[in-house]
Amino acid sequence: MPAGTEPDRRGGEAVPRLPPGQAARYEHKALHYGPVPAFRPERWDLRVVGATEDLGSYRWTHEEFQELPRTESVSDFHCVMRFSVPRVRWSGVSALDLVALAPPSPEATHVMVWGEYGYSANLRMSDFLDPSVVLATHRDGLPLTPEHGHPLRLVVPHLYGWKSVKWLRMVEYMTADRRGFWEERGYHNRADPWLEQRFSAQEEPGDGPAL
Ligand SMILES: Nc1nc2c(c(=O)[nH]1)N[C@H]1C(S)=C(S)[C@@H](COP(=O)(O)O)O[C@H]1N2
Ligand SMILES: [Mo]
Repeated sequence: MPAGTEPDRRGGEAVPRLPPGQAARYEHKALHYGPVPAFRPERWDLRVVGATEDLGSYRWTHEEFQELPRTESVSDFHCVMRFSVPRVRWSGVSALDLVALAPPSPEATHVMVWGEYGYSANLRMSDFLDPSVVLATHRDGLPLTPEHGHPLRLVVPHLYGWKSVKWLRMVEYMTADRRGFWEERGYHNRADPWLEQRFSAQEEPGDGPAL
């Protein structure tokens, strides 16, 4: 069996356990750009803005957010720095549930996900609505630590880690694609680790708006 593969438990041929160019790292060290923001519960809110169905916006206080339906999602986490953390158990609110509470306009094709301090990442609406995507409050059964995004982070397990915005504060529905923080700085607009979509120079027509 080639290195880095294990038997496909569905009974077929061996499939790679991790995307190409990734190595497993079991210690989940935090990684981000800039400082860890302070959490002030009385000031914190989560907002959904932009191309909503009724053109209004939505807002949950920290207390209100705790009342939303909860879900759990186990997934491998892939950082573009070539390490992957296997089998992380996230819990929080699924993106599907959030979008049911804050319906987008039929014209909304993409989302921009905003963290504290203006960090952002863009996603196709279809990627945001993947059933594995969760607005996570907990990791492996414990509340997120400040470094890992407390009180709330996005987790998009099927794309590289920079799309998994920590210290999440706002989801913006968009009627056209727009590049986020790293997507404007040389990283791939879509970021599929199985296709090794690491850098913007690899983009093909249709992968995203020109830089
Ligand atoms: N707000 C914010 N979110 C962020 C980042 C960041 O710099 N700022 N870095 C991203 C990157 S590159 C990765 S790999 C993951 C790392 O998540 P972790 O620190 O929980 O491992 O967070 C992502 N989310
Ligand atoms: Mo990353």
